[in-house]
Amino acid sequence: MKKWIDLRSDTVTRPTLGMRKAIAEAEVGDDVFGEDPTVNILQERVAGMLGKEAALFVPSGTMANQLAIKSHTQPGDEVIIESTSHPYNFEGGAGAALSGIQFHCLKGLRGILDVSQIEEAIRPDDHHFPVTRLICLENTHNRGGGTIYPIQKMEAIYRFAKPKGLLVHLDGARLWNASVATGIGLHQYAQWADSVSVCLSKGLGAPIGSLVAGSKAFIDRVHRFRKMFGGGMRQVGILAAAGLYAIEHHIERIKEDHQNAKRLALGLSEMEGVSIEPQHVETNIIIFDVSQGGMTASQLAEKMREKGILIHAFGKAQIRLVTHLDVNEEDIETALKAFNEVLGKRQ
Ligand code: TLP
Repeated sequence: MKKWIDLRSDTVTRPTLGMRKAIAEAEVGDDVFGEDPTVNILQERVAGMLGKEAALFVPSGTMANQLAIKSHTQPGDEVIIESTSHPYNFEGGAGAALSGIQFHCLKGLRGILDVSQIEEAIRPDDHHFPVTRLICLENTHNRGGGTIYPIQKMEAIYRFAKPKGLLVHLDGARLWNASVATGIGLHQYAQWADSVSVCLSKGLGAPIGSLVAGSKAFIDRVHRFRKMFGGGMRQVGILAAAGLYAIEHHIERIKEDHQNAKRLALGLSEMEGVSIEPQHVETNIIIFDVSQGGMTASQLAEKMREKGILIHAFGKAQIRLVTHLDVNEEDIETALKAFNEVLGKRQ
């Protein structure tokens, strides 16, 4: 089988042998009855890591975010969110379809909002307006280029939100990456949000699974809606076991992904027609622009595919690369060599 170097996403990883063994040996039960011991351990472990009272295992990051939005809001409420965020752009319009909310989008700096922007977006207490109910943040910020939310900004937003009765949800699909990159604990980030979603199937390399965490009362509501959305699962300890294995073995190694991403970004900065700011590559995501070169992003992606390298084109001019468990330092050098053959070095 041809060995592709797949840089399209960190979701493409395949379970390692150790993880497959953990899956095979998992104790299971019917999780809809709350009787799957492995799921229960995973939920307690993740709640503890995030410093929250409870957590619930769900199939995807999308379901995790949307359950949080559903559980925090009423139809007609407004949810303040950054305009390139995942829940707004890449979750199939679920906020409107499943919760009947409207998003109030604010443009951030590589995905990061300042509390002053949020302050201005709060609706007055007047029956002409929707009720501002929830603020959604994303750490790391995917479309922002894997940007880390500075914890001081999260704290300022949370401290601003509380006296106004506003809730804060954190899409922490890649919160592991933020924590490994900064050394700031997951619970330290999570303390500045009422609810947090985390994904096991991105940087951590599990085949599936996310969790939503928050207070007991909140998770109780999330549980009810998970059933309603068709997310109740049965002997799902086999998947929770993969998640537990990922948490135990794959968090620390994320720093290698960050080093590989930096190496890629620095190499790309020497290529003809590439606009990139390597200093903006903070974690495992690299976004760069090719509009100054002779090719569209999809033409470049096609040429790289011919060389066995898979990359993701966004629109006409942007490429996203993501490093992960299944690409090593040597693969990064191979990818850079291929970029060099296609683009050439800057003169
Ligand atoms: N992101 C995927 C795609 O959907 C774009 C990727 O390849 O990066 N929050 C964030 C910040 C995400 O990046 C993603 C997935 C999700 C939520 C949704 O997770 P899933 O795919 O499990 O529903």
